Amino acid sequence: MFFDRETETMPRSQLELTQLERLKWVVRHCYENVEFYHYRMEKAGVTPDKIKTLSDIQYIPYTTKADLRDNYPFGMFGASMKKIVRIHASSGTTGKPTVVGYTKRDLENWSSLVARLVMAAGASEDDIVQIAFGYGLFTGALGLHYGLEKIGATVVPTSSGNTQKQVMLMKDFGTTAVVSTPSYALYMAEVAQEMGYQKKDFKLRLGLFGSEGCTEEMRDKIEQAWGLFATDNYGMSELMGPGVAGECQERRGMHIAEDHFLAELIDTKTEDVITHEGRAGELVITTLTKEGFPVLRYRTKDITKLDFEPCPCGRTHARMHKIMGRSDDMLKIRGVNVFPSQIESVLIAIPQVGPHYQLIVRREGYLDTLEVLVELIDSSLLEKYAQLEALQREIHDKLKTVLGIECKVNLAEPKTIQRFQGKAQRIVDLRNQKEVSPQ
Ligand code: DLL
Repeated sequence: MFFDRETETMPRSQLELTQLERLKWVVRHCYENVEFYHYRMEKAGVTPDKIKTLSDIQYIPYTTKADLRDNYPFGMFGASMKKIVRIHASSGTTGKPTVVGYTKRDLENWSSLVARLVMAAGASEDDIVQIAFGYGLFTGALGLHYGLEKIGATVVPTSSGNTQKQVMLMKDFGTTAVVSTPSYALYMAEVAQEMGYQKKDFKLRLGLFGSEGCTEEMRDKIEQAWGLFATDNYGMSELMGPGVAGECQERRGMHIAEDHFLAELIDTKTEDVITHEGRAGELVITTLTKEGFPVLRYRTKDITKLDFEPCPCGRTHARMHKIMGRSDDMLKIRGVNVFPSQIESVLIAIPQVGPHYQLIVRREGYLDTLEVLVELIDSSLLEKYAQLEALQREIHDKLKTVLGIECKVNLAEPKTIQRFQGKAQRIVDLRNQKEVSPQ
């Protein structure tokens, strides 16, 4: 249940003392070892000794993805290459990736933090765990790998892809837990069904998911498809990878490893810190212990809420809500903010359509248009025109009520929308392209 009960249930006052001591350390570490931070802080008129309380963090300027990009590949490292023992990179598909480095101590901390989250989710040394995240430069697979080994679980490093073999091994090995993105878990279930397997052929009981958003409705679908208990886990390469936050079995938000990460929420537009509990904002994180790739007030672009109430599980570390979306994933359609998760919740509640969908945004004249393309479960509906039209209208009306804007709904034949082995890419934004067709 607990990997490190004492730390995980530490009284808040004690936790804040630990945070302050570590904040002082990391600010000095950055000032002395990373040129970028040294000049940034100098420009802002801050020196490390200005940090006397936790709220003094406000004197430190924010760090953005652009700052990391400008210092590609190793400019933000806080330790010499001699001390760096591992390199990973962000999973971004455009341009150069963000490269991150770990010292031996960073790796030790990382595996302990992942051990915490997998035990909080209910994993144990009795589990056989299949890791279906890509091992590549992505942090997901190796992050979970070492944390799971640390608690004594049996790790099967299948990596992502090769789905039929993945499913076969899952059955033959009696795999009890799976690690993947939620969308890949759903795809694996579809492949298992196509291969003629049933739920009872598998021993899966736990799914450690993360790396992309997943609504509660989508989680239910995955749990039903596999007959398992699923937890959501949050992390980011720039911060470490998985291990930053994860759900315990109460599933009332993801506990942030606050002894290693100082979390703030800010208003995306004004950049003011949100002190009001319960208000949503952009998560800003300062790493408190990292040597290889420390970040000060990093703007994650992920929108969430923070909850500091103690959790019934006994953990005192604050919880972050499910990610509502990324500030750069949020679609602005005719002036209205639309989060893909809102659309997903509507679609999943409609039994005739499956959980695979695409959101296509176009600019027609001066107007943005949104097309929601979703797969039918049963292709015979395509021949029943009146029913098809009624279904289309039903989805349209429900989306309009939730989003407050018009969108076009198109129903696709089963299994025609692209499947993903890693993070799903459901948004096709064609607004800045001459081409108006998704083909
Ligand atoms: O996705 C790290 C990770 C690996 C987390 C395995 C959990 C499990 P990146 O590839 O750098 O790192 O992507 C980070 O993915 O800013 C979020 O937008 C998104 N993300 C990560 N976890 C979640 C989640 C890993 N649980 C970016 N829910 C982040 C929603 C998530 N979005």
